[in-house]
Amino acid sequence: KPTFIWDDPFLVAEQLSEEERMIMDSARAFCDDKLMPRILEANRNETFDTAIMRELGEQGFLGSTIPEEYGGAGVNHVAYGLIAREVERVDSGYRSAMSVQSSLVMHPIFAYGTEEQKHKFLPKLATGEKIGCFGLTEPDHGSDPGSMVTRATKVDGGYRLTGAKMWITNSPIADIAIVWAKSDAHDGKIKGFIVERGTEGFTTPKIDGKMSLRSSITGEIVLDDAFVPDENLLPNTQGLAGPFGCLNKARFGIAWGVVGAAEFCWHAARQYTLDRKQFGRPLAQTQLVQLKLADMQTEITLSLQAALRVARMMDEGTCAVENVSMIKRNNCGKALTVARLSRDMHGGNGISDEFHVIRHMVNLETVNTYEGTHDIHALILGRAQTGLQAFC
Ligand code: TGC
Ligand code: FAD
Repeated sequence: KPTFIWDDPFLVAEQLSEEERMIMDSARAFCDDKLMPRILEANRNETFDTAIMRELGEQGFLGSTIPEEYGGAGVNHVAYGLIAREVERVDSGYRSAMSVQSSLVMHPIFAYGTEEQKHKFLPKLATGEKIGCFGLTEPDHGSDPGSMVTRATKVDGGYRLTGAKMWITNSPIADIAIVWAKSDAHDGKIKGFIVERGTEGFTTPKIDGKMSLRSSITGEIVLDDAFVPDENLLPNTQGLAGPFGCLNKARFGIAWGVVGAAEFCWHAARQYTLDRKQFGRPLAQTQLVQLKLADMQTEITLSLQAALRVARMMDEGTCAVENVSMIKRNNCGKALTVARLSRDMHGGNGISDEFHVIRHMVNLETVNTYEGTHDIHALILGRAQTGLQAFC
């Protein structure tokens, strides 16, 4: 008689290759040993230890799908997803640092850059010696980045960039920024630029007071007539397809990552309600608690299986961008619900950071918002099935 494995009902582990399972196990061990012990203080003090980037680099977690020739690990999308799941099981902020470096900085250089740019920037980004950030969102243009006002004006030998980017992960500690701006030399089309630290007119003030994603450092990018040489223009992309191509990768990683955060919250709720007695019996022996555990188990199992399916489609080259929207939206929304339920099931202890679930809960508010909000992904899916654009 087949056995029901309560924490892996669809036997996802058996659907992985031996190499994928090894990557998952070693990522889990690294995250338990190296990341988990740091998170409480990092979250309390709103600090990000940049040594973490070098440690992620040593593990091969930065730009993991990029070929070894450029410093990447050359693994498939399933492995990338499995790593994101383990890192976010600890904290969404750590996964964020990894996603930005991998999908939003290394990927555009790899996909749209020259050979010189790839050899100059990718190896050091892969080791974490250099840190990057991605500037698309502006103070007045978030869900609608096509209306951005940041401008690149062609001058002798390069471009002058003027504008401001808002809510930029890693910007205060970044050595380079991938900045998206409308270029007068390209009929006002959006182009990507690599802006290096030390450029006059390029500053990155930190945003303080975040109540979510506190272990991740977030800032602005201010460009005041900043000169970017011709060799730092990403030549092989034009228009919104450039930044969106990067977002596909990052949204995919998020869809896997949030499963890890949700699993942490589910397992914590199960254990807590098994251990805690009220009215003379474990909380887990009540119908209401079992209903909540069953809902968590079901939603997480479906989210994980969907993420795996989309990863396989990505590796086969059959994944449409709407598939990524579907799992980003579904998995973030479901993870947030699981985290809120878990917080509730921990009673008063649920508001203490020592139980970790409230940290995941508030982090997931950000994850549900960035890289396209829950509702924006609904509009992408709505457009894909009706042919009608509802954005404006
Ligand atoms: P639309 O007309 O839909 O598309 C314009 C052009 O882009 C192409 N395109 C895509 N290409 C590749 N991948 C995708 N996912 C693409 N989606 C669209 C499209 O084919 C078209 O190409 P072309 O050649 O015909 O010009 O553009 P729109 O302005 O109507 O788009 C609307 C909408 C809502 C879909 C889009 O603007 C959107 O997705 N908004 C959300 C914004 C967003 O996700 N921002 C993320 C900022 S970065 C971030 O949050 C990082 S946090 C990271 C962390 O810390 O982990
Ligand atoms: P808005 O676009 O103003 O949306 C506000 C609300 O209106 C949302 O609920 C939205 O769903 C809704 N809405 C918008 N348009 C419509 C519509 N047409 N119909 C119905 N509802 C609509 N950006 C980067 O470029 N790089 C980064 O590294 C980065 N990191 C981030 C880190 C953090 C911690 C945060 C919070 C954000 C980050 N972002 C980053 C920005 C993020 O991508 C944006 O916050 C997000 O895209 C939403 O944009 P907005 O905040 O301007 O909200």
